[in-house]
Amino acid sequence: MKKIGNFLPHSNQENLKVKKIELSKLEYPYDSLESYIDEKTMEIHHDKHHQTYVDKFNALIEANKELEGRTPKEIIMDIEDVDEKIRTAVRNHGGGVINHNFLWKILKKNTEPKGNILKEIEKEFGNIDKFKEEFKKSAMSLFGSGWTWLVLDDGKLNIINTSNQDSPLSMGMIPLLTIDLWEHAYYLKYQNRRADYIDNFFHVINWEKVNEIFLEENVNG
Ligand code: MN3
Repeated sequence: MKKIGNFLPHSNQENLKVKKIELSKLEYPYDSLESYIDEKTMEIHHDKHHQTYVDKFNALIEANKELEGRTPKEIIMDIEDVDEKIRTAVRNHGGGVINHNFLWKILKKNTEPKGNILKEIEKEFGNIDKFKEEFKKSAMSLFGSGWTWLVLDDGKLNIINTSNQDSPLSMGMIPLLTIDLWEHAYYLKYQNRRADYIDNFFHVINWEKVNEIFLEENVNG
């Protein structure tokens, strides 16, 4: 039987629009974390590296309409649902977008760990220095490029590494803080001295923010 007319509602045309994501703004000047993280590194890291992940993720959305209409975070949380043909590219570039969005949020110079997150760290690791020791050990053991994270895993604090731009969100874990261990994050200032970079990184963790995230995420936990 021949169908007459086309009954697609006009609103469907909205689906044809390519939805672009934008580079998240850095909420502080590039030199805010000096001298632990230098101005030039912050500038290149945000304006070039992060921008490239955004551009490549936008290219993916443009070529794969099924990615439209959801945030990169939502897509990464459900990475196993992404078509196998593009899953690695989505994991790399989408992960690159959201991992850096997260990283910029949890950086601030010279704040002190306090509040509920400090209590939870003391409960899980003994004290803040033991936590730093464990975190550094984990970061030093990462081979190649990736990230070390403090996460909430089933309501419990844990330190994990991920390779490349893999996100704990894809594993059902909630990121609380992270260090970027790609060389682009530290090579200009530290070259091969990853240990020094990690030691100094502890001076630029925004503990107020980490506590805030912990309280938000732990509401039901
Ligand atoms: Mn990076």
